[in-house]
Amino acid sequence: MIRDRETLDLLIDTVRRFVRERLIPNEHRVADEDAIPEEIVAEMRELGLFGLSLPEAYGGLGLTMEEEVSVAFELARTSPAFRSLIGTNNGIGSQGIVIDGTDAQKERWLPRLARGELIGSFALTEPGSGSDAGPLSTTARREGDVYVLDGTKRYITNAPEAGIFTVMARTDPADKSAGGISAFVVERGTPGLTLGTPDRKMGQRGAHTCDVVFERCRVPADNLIGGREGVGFKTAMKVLDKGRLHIAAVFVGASERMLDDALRYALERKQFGRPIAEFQLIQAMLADSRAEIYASRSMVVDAARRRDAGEDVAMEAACCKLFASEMCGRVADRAVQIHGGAGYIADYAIERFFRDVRLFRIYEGTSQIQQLVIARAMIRRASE
Ligand code: COS
Repeated sequence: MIRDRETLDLLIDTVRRFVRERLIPNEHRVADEDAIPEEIVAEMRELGLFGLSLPEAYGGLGLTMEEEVSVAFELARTSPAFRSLIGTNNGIGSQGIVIDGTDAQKERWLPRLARGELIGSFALTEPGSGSDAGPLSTTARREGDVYVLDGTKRYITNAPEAGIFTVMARTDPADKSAGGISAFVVERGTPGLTLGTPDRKMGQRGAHTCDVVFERCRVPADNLIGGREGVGFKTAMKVLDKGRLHIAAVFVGASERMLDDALRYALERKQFGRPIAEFQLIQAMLADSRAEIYASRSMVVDAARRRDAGEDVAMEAACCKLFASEMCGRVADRAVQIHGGAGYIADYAIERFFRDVRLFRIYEGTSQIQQLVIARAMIRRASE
C-alpha cells in the first residue's frame, strides 16, 4: 500500500541521490577501512533512514511494507554494508518490540532506534543451532524480578555496534520445543554480557558480526518482550517473515546495480572490433538477468501489498527470499563473466559485490530453509 505517491517519490528521489552522490563514492573506503565513515552515519540519521519502518508515534517514518521495499530497492544499489547498518533498526533488531512489545517497551526503545542513537541487533543463532532454530540452548532463569541469561549467540549482525539485543532464550528448561522459548531485550553494558572479536568474513566489509556471550547476565523481568513467556519463538518467526521481504528487496537492488555495471562495461569494452554488448552470447546474459530481476521485483511488491492488506505472507516472504537471493547469485556470476578478466580484479566493484552477495543465500534463513517453509505451508494449506 502506498499512502501518498508524491511523498514516497520525494523520499525515493532523496535516497537515490544519497546513494549516487554519497554512498557509491565511499564504497572503496568502506571496504578498505572495514567501517562506515561517521559522517555518512550522521547523514543517514538526518535522512531518517534508521526509522523507515518504525511507527510514526515513536519517531519513525512509519512506512508501509510496499513503501519500505520501494526504498530498499534504491538503498541496496551500493555496498550492502550501508543498508546493513540501518537494516537491523528497521528490521530484525526492532520488529520484535514493534510486533509483540508492550507499550512501555516501545516507548523505551523505539524512539532511540528510530533516531539511530541506538543500534538494534537480533540474537537467535547459536553455535549449536541455526537453521533448526527451535532447539536453542541459551537459558533464562527467573530469579525474583530478573532473568539470569546463560549461553552464546553466534554470527550476530551489528552486535559490535548494538545498543540493544533481541535475545531468544529458553525460559522453560523442561520444554525442549519452541514453546519453551521467550524473547528479551538486553541492553549493552548489562553485566554478564560480553562480545566476541568481530568475525573475519568473505565479504560485506563494513558490516560486522560477532559472538554475543551471556554469563549469569541479569536482565530485568520488564525486558521480557510482551511480558509473556513461551512465545519468543513465534516472535522470532514473525520478525523473520517481515525481514525476509525487506531483504528480498535488497537483493533486487543489489542485482540492479550489478547489471547496470555489467551493461556499462559491455557497452564500453571492445573485442573483435565491436562493443561486446553487440554479441548475442553477452546479450543472453544481460537479458536473462533483466528478466529475473523483473520477476523478483514483481514478487516482492506483490507480497508486500499482501502483507499491507493484512494477509499472512510467511510463505510468500519465503518465496521472495529464496527466489531473489538465488537470482542475485546468478546475476553476480553473469556480471563477473561479462566483465571477463576485469571481473576478477578488485578495481572493479563487481569483484566486491560477487563476494558480498554470497551471504544473501545464507542469512535470514538459508535457501534450503525457505524451501522447507514454502513446502510446509503448501502441505498445510492443502490439508485445511
Ligand atoms: N509466524 C508465527 N508463528 C510461527 C511461524 C511464523 N512465520 N512459523 C512457525 N510458527 C509457530 C508455529 O505455528 C508453531 O506454533 P505451535 O507450536 O503453537 O503450533 C511454532 O512456531 C513452532 O513452529 P514449527 O513447528 O514449524 O517449528 P520448527 O522448529 O519445526 O521449524 C523453521 C521452524 C525451520 C522454519 C525455523 O526454525 C526457521 O525459520 N529456521 C531458520 C531460522 C533463520 O532464519 N535463521 C537465520 C538467522 S536469524 S537472522
